[in-house]
Amino acid sequence: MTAIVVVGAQWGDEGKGKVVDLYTESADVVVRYAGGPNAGHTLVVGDEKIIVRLIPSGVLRPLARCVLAQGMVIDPGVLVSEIDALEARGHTTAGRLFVSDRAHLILPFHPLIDALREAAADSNLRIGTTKRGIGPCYEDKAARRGVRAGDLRNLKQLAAAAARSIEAWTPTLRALGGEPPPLDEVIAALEPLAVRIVPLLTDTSALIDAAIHKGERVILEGAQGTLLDLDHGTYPFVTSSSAIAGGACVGAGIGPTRIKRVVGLAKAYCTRVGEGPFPTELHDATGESIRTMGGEFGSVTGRPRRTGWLDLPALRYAARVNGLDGIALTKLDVLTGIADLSVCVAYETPTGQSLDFPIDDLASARPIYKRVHPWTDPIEGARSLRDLPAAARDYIDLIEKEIGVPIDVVSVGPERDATIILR
Ligand code: 2SA
Ligand code: GDP
Ligand code: MG
Repeated sequence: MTAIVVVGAQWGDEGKGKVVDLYTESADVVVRYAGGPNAGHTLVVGDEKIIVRLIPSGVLRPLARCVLAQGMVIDPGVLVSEIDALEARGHTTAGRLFVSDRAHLILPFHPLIDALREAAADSNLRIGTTKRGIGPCYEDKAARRGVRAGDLRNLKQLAAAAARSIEAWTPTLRALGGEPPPLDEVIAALEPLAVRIVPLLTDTSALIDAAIHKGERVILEGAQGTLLDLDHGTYPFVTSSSAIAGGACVGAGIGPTRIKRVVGLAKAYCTRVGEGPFPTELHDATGESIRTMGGEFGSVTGRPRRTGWLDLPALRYAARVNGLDGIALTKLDVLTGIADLSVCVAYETPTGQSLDFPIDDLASARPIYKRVHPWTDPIEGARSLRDLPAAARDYIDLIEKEIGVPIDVVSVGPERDATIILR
């Protein structure tokens, strides 16, 4: 068994792009199993910075095969632009990019519905989506009227499927002040994209299974994060996909027995973009410093990310629901010089103190913080634990001890080599 799942253990943007790229150095196949172009995974190699949205983060390794599996929702226009943008920068995907014919397609009216709905929502119910049409597309899938990538092979079939979706959304669109798009315009827009995407269509579940049987190394790359998972996140302020490690089996079409290791990514602090509970959020100058130092702005939308202290009960929760074997701790460098450094170690709840993350009672729970020793020396150049100030080492030890999961990797900068490999 050679499949490794790399999953976000917080609210996304933990640095999956960097860490998946790192792990792909020795991987044969990299698979995105959930979400769509709401994701923005950043890769920094030398002077080059690339943000991938649909294509797996292994794409910069020229020998890696990249798979968009059936748990994803794919915007055909975004996919083709992403392929072309990578090509223009000298990163060809020819012959090594595979798209599941069962993945669902985001049609041009899905982002429109998403945006109109967000604009019309009461402020306490607005999700703060990326407005990329993710929710409406997964809604079509669950309602069994979705359009799948395989439908691009046959324009008649595509038109029939798109017509069903348009018909179902028409009352909503009209109620929101929009108009349903003419079917022929939708098909005309898809036709040239189909020419590009059809050659990539593959039974990706079979491809991944064959790779595993050959003993090849497969990385299953999560998108968003545990606390945004449809079932296990801070519902309803979640995305519409199975972001957790279990989603890798469903989304990639492989059995749980094929997974060898699950690695959870956690930032050394927390961020969240969009609405919803965030108990350790900082609304002060320290929060602003973390945002500035960490470059905490949405990689897709440019929205400022909310910032806050590391939440150990939330990370413990992520360790449980993902069955984490290891943690990759990222962005430790961003905490350098933060004088009042603290972590949330427990919650005060109406029924007493708890080490658990009270996911469904966050409104009545209060984080309990522990002050930890700060450090001031820059750590971007550290390549082993010995290179870190004692306080930074203590911070890592505290996380390992509190969560009970070993830390495999510590990331101290966006570049590939700004990394301490522990296991
Ligand atoms: P959606 O668009 O329906 O999936 O939004 C639902 C919630 O999920 C959140 N979400 C994200 N959170 C963090 N990062 C994401 N990707 C981008 C990034 C976000 C950006 O890499 O920075 O650029 O703003 C992502 N995608 C979805 C979203 O904020 C909602 O809370
Ligand atoms: P993802 O969605 O999990 O892939 O994360 P994003 O790419 O949306 O956001 C993570 C950001 O942090 C990107 O700008 C990365 O280049 C950057 N990054 C990743 N690891 C580190 C790190 O260890 N230190 C610093 N300073 N930046 C990092
Ligand atoms: Mg991101």
